[in-house]
Amino acid sequence: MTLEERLATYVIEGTKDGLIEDLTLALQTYSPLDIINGPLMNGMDEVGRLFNDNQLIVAEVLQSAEVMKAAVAFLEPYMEKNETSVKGKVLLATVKGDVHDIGKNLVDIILSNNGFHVVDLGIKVTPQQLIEAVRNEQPDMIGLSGLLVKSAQQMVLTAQDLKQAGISLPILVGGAALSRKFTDTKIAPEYDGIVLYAKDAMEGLTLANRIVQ
Ligand code: B1M
Repeated sequence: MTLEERLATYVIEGTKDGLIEDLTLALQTYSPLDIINGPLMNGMDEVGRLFNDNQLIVAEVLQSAEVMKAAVAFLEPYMEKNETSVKGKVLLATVKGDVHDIGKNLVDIILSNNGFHVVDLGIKVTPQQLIEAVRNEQPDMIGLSGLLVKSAQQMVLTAQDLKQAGISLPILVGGAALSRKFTDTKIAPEYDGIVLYAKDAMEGLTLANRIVQ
């Protein structure tokens, strides 16, 4: 097996034996983000496919998630840190009803490493919790993540609730069940401020930079 295949296999099989050694090896050739977006994400996509085909159970997917988290935690110190001064404050959350947080955590790492002060509210965050946090934290933008199809709908409801609370801060949204079209046609019309869709964490950074410029 090639190094890339082995890295994907750790995620697919949910095993950490040899993971750190192979990540260390991979760092000699690839950047941390290339390792995450390449072989590790390929492994996660395969996990999603196998889960969809009923070839994996939730407990096994959870083990895969643990491997992904361990890999990201190991790689984080090797990521480029580009800014020292704070560019802006971001309130980050996985929306109500959704526990998926690997993508959100990646967004947190990338924004934090690039000059943003991130306040991570965690998972299953209700619109009410967000509204309270906006009042307490006074952020420059809100970042919402969600992977389930119902989470896309939840973002529409969240936008409505934020608007009703008089909030019009820029919102950055991302997650597998979302698209730019959904964001533009379903979420944005329900909100007073701008709503931007990021397909991945790096695009999230580009858009966050644009918002604070
Ligand atoms: Co779940 N799950 N899961 N799961 N899971 C999916 C999402 C699914 C597509 C799998 C499948 O069926 N093929 C499917 C969703 C179906 C749907 O709604 N269309 C699914 C399901 C059904 C479920 C449950 C309902 C299963 C069950 O209980 N029967 C359940 C839901 C629980 C709930 O949320 N209420 C569930 C549970 C779980 C686990 C807990 C076991 C685990 C999550 C562990 C964790 O996150 N702590 C899990 C996992 C791991 C997955 C898959 C396999 C992988 C997700 C992942 O971490 N990807 C996933 C299938 C898949 O996506 N291939 C699946 C890696 C991560 C880096 O990518 O989060 O997409 P992602 O982030 C990307 C971009 O989306 C973007 O940037 C990242 C890349 O740079 N991004 C942002 C994300 N958020 C952003 C925010 C931004 C900007 C960019 O700005 C703010």
